[in-house]
Amino acid sequence: MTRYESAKEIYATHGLDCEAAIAMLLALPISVHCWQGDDVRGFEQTHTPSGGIAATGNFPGRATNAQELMDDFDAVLARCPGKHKINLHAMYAVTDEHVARDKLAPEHFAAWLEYAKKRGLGVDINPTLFAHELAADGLTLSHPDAQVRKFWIDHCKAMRRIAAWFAAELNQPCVNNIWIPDGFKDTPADRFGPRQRLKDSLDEILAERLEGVIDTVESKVFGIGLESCTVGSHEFYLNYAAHNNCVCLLDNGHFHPTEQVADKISAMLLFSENIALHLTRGVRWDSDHVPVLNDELRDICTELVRCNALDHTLIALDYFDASIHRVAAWVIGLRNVRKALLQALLMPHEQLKALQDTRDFTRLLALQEELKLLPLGDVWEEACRRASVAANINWMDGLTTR
Ligand code: RNT
Ligand code: ZN
Repeated sequence: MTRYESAKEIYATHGLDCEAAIAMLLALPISVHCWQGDDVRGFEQTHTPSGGIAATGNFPGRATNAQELMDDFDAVLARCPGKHKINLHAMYAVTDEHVARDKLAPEHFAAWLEYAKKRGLGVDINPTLFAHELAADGLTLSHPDAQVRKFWIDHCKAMRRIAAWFAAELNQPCVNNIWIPDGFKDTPADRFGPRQRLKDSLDEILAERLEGVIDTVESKVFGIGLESCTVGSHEFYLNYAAHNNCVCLLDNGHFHPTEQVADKISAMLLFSENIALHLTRGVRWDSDHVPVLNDELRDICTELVRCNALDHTLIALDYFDASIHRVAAWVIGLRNVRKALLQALLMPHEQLKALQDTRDFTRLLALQEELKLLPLGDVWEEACRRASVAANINWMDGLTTR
């Protein structure tokens, strides 16, 4: 008997079907962020990341152009099982000359379309509202200057049209995620005005109905240099998404450290059909460390399965570590998210719920702890084998540093 066959029998004693879990796991799309490959620099190369985000470290080999980034992306995908989308930012447009962000058009993403088509990948996109002179004072869509606001509104509109083009070309939805850095270092005198302007800007951006585009809005609690107030707070976007045709995106690095995104999922799903996630690991702050297989990640994935929400959740990654091999960092995080999902798929949720409802909290705790040592690794290995990727540390074989 192989280890997988043995694991299958063990899981079956809990009423769990490993075959079904593997099939579901491999079919689930995860949107993989391109910005881990170059420390969120982009190809404009005029400004470093701003708006309170920062990649730290100086490991050699950062991708410096589209070809290098695509090569690295290939190296990542060859090491990770399951279905993927590629998540781009506006500043990764591949152009001969500099194109202003409010003038970006589908042709500037032709190289990425070709890349995605060849590999059967979907594409998601993000307008870039940082690393730019018009974002230098930390305000974009909520800026008091109408001219500045207009530039960013036009940029977001342009990116939505590009999203619609990707969706049509690839015959699958394209997520357009709006995150803005807008906020204040010190206590503002007016919070209502900036939020009102943000609301008006979003209304204008989203006014055009576009086929195949899923608009998401991403909140944040604070950014470095913008500690006292974030215009696009969670309450702002939770309400905005509920009242408009868009999806609220939760980045698990964007909340107070003891606040759990896992706990928010069920509450949100009662009022919204869909939710979106950026999976990351914050260490003391929104540091965007590589996700490890910790309780936070497992709890989020467990909630998605328990709430029957896998088909209603847009799962994306968002982290950037420049202190270790960037492709390896990418792979470690992506594999961990997939592992956490597999573990979540292999839990006897009905049985656990019944124990809660009969208030048998003793047995519930006992069983939850026993489940932790079931042979998940053997099922993971089989899933990797079926996806033709290395199941163990051998995924590191052949990793090179440019
Ligand atoms: C920043 C947000 C945002 C960015 C990317 C690059 O705090 O998490 O999602 O990380 O858009
Ligand atoms: Zn994010």
